[in-house]
Amino acid sequence: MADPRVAIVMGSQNDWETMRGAQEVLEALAIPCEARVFSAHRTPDRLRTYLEAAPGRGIEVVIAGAGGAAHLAGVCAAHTPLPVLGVPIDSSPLKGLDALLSTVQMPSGIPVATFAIGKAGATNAGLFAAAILARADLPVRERLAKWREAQAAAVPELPY
Ligand code: RP5
Repeated sequence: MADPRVAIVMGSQNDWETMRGAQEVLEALAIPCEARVFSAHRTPDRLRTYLEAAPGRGIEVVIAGAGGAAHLAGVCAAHTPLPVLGVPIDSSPLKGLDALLSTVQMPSGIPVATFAIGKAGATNAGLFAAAILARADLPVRERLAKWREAQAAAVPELPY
C-alpha cells in the first residue's frame, strides 16, 4: 500500500463511526490515508510524537475529529505546519455544539479549518483534503472532478 498522504486522527475510538466518512471518500479518490486514535488530553505525548514525524513520512494534510471540549484539532495545529481540518463530533450532551465552538474559535495565530458537525463534516474534510492535494496533483484533480460528476449524475431532477 502507498504511503499515506492524509492523516485522520480522532480523540476516541468512539469517533470512528463519524470519521470513517473522511476515509471512505479518500479511498474513493484513491488517496492513501491512515486513521489513528490520539487524544489531546489522554495521550498528549503520543499525539505530539506522531505529528512531529508526520511531514517526514509524507503526510500532507491532517484531519482531526473530536467531541466535547474539542481541543484536538487546535493541538494538532500547534504541533505541525501542515494544514489541519477540524471535524466537530456530536458525542456529548451538547450534541457537538461545544465541539464546533471549540474547534472553530481558534485564537489568532494557529489556524484550524472547521467543518460541519458529524459525518457530513468528516466527508467534506476528506473532500477538502483532496482539493488541497489536487492543486499540485493532476490525477487527483481529475479523480475529484469525476467524483463530482458522478455525484451530480446521481441527483434526480424530479422530486417524485
Ligand atoms: C473526545 O471526547 C473524543 O473525541 C470523544 O468524542 C469524546 C468522548 O470520548 P470517549 O469518552 O467516548 O472516549 O475526547
